[in-house]
Amino acid sequence: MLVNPARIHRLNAAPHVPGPILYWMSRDQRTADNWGLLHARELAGRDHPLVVCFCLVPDYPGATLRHYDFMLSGLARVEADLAALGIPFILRRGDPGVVIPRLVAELGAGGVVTDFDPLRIKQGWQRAVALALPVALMEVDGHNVVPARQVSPKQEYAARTIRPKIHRLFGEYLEEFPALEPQAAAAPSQPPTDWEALRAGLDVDAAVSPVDLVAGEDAAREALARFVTDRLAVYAERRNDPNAGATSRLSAYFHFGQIAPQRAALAAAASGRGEGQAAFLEELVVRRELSDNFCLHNPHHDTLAGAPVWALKTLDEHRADPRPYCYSREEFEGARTHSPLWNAAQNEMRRTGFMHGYMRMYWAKKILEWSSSPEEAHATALALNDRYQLDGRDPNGHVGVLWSLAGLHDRPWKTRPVFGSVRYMNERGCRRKFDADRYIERWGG
Ligand code: FO1
Repeated sequence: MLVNPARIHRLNAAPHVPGPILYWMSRDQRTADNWGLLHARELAGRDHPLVVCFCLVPDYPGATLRHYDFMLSGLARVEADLAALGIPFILRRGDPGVVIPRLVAELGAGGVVTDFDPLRIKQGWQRAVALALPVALMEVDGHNVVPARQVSPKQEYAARTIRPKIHRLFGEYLEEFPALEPQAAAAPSQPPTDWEALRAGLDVDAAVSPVDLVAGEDAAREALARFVTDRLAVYAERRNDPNAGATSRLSAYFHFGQIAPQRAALAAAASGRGEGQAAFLEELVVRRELSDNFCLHNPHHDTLAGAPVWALKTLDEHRADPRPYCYSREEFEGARTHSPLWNAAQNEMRRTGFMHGYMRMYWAKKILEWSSSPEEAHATALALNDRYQLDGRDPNGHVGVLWSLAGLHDRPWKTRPVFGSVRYMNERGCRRKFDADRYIERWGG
């Protein structure tokens, strides 16, 4: 078998029958290094065609033109790469629960393979498809090095509890990817996607404009190569300095699946960049997989209710504490707070679709301190993160917001107003770590 069976999970009890195989691409939008696509290709074998479909949902929550623009550029590349291997690509618009079963009937498909995704919305799509299909629906975890369902059967408390579980299995799963074989069986002929017409007809929120990050698998691989060569050696030391530009800047590519985290892990593991390598693998594998673990096992991952009980209790006890400032979502969104440092972080995100990881923590914690309630703070932070970050709408975003506002994967600290025992951060702390004035100068105004 090409794909480790532990990556594969059946989502319904219907049989896999002889016929074409449909790969419903969703989280892993790439041709290379894609375990789901490889599994689908293997199931199709020599006798049956493999067809790849992407179901475009124009009202994906929180997404704007910025995100669709990036995603569609990457998908156009996927279509071209698949065509070179004789594999048809079909883009359909609408509700996956309707679109996928209809396509299965049209093709007479004998089985469907899709990407593992722990988000509630995606699990809902998969449930609807699983119920409607007369044939097998299989999920493949191509996003995690160690498949999320293998790491742990329950929600883990913190990085320290998931880390040994991942490290134990890491070597078994960190393998090189096989190449995707060209298609031998005659495939149903498909007209190529008219990307221009699709973009012109896209009815999405255009108020958030595209950014100039180049999308697609080639660009993602180049970004990885540049990071490993130029910055991995200083990553451990400089990653927390928002002025240093030492981070990987791969998160948007990971979010849209334009590169496999496993490809980045293979590159880092082979780099021989000691400390940088270890620090990067911790973020890339342990922290990323901790986010998938949380979303998979906590159905409240997108609300404050997903926070640990101790944090909900302490936040509630400090609900009535006077706030030093209190802003509406619109004031936060427009970067109209009293703090030039906070406004600079908001501006960086609005303009570039990216905010440095260290600033994300400070940014979210101040939203808690300056909102009228923890619930409102959570809703504001998540909405702004999803609207502006290119990598928003991701398990990492949900976990990042809950970590900052509500102690997820953290422990209680010294009690303070508003925060209770949730870890506090202030501008003075930032100034100790990096040149905040330089950051303000760059992103202020
Ligand atoms: N996945 C899809 O299968 N179809 C879509 O139309 C789609 C739109 C979309 C827009 C913005 C965005 O950030 C993600 C989007 N995704 C879409 C999902 C994405 O691929 C990820 O699977 C999840 O957001 C993270 O797990």
